[in-house]
Amino acid sequence: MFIESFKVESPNVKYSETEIHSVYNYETTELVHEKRDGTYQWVVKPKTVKYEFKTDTVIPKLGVMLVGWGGNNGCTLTGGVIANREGISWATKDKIQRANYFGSLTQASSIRVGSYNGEEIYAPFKSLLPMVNPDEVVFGGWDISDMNLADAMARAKVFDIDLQKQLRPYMEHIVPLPGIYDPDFIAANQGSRANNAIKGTKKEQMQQIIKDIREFKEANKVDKVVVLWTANTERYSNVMVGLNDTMESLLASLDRNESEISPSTLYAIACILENVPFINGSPQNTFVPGVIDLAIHRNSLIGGDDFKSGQTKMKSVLVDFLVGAGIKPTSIVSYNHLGNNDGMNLSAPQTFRSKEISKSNVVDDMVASNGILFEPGEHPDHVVVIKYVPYVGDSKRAMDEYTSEIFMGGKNTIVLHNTCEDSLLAAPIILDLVLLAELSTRIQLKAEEEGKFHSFHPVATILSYLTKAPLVPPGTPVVNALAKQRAMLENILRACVGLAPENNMILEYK
Ligand code: NAI
Ligand code: DG6
Repeated sequence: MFIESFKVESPNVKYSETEIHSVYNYETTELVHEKRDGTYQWVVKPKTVKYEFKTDTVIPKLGVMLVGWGGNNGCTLTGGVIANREGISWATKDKIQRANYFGSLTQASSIRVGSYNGEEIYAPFKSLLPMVNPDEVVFGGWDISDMNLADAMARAKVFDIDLQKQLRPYMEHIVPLPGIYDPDFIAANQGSRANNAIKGTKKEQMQQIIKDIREFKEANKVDKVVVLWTANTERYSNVMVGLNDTMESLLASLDRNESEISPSTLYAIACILENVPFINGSPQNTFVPGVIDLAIHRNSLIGGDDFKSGQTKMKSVLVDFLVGAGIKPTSIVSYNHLGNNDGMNLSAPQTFRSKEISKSNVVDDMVASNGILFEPGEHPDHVVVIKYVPYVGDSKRAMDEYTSEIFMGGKNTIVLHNTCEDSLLAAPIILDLVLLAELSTRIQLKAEEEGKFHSFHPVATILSYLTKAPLVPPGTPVVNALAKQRAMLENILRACVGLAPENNMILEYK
């Protein structure tokens, strides 16, 4: 059965006009590796840590500024939200299609609330805590191309033509703000698109972004802004001592107009200085150590990297299943071709390399979790190929071959072929990223030994489910397995309303 909403009644949870306060017992373990009876042993001690969570329930008017607004993802998301807000439906060759938010974890997935009369009861994911309604988000942003969003939508060739015609009046007057363009960081084939660039030194460009954010906030009377990079994949920046290894060196490099500071890093610096959450949806190392350092110093949320939309999402399910089933994946070959502007940009070796890196490390945690199957340091062969084929446009083809070793030396080969409009996968993920980033800025927590409430760590691991290469604070484990990432997010939100983690034990019926 599906219910729309619920309220938790517990001595551990208090609802006020503006806040939910919960007391939560975090059941965890403490590991000790010590010598007992002459040999080293691992000892696991269950422990309970009492936490308190405070969630501000006043939903702000949210502004979202996209870097790369005129790209396929940017205009698809904007058009999709307008279509939902306006209740637009359109004719396809199959049926009359209504706007929806399918593919969004927050808007279109559910959570299990409990059992009632022998039936499992589910509710919308978004009913866990008060979240911004995507229909009410105000969009803005930058693009190095000055094409209006209606023409950009036509260029993207993602939406059905009947939908495009209905959206055009809402989008033709929207022109992105000039962006920071540096041809050294993206493919040379993007040059013809770049007619809308901010002039000046790196520092002046960064300061212009701050000015743009302030003006957008003022003009649209929004309470909060989240900025998200959905612009072209850049090449990796060099990381060097004295250049960008610390906050101080990065800011000094900015003063010196160092050429190695990428546009995405400039947007990130601007957001951190402005205390505006910044999320990177592409694979490059925008978050050089100096940026992470700056974000930590200013307690300003950063999250990334690279949307986990299709092939990698499948991989982080399939390899988790294989390794979890005691089957040893030995070779993973992931090929894809696509014909949109992202594909064209990725046809250059340096930008492809950024994508190759983020697509390649996505099974490490699963492999490391099973020392029966894998020796220390052993990995499956893992190859990633991306080809640009203009004719297929945004409709990406992904082909994957997984070869595994099974019982008694047997081999098992699984082949997947996935065809899908890339931007229709990415747009709802962008929405989740900004809605969850905003929500997480309204949550405060403290463990029993801590004196004061504090926000989550500024490096937002809570967003991991949505990214291929989750950015984590230094010294923190990276989790790629999709089910674990989802459970982490859901269980933290459950804790905020005093609900136990979903443990799937269903002991009531055992
Ligand atoms: P796109 O090429 O259609 O759009 C990118 C836009 O960014 C373009 O309009 C371009 O003019 C603009 N741009 C480039 N540099 C800029 C800058 N410095 N400042 C402002 N604007 C700038 O690409 P698409 O398909 O929208 O993808 C965007 C990014 O998202 C790419 O990096 C892609 O790799 C990444 N991504 C996409 C996924 C998907 O499923 N569509 C999944 C994972 C990542
Ligand atoms: C080709 O690989 C283009 C890329 O931008 C991907 O579409 C994007 O990284 C999505 O990746 P995945 O692996 O989640 O499908």
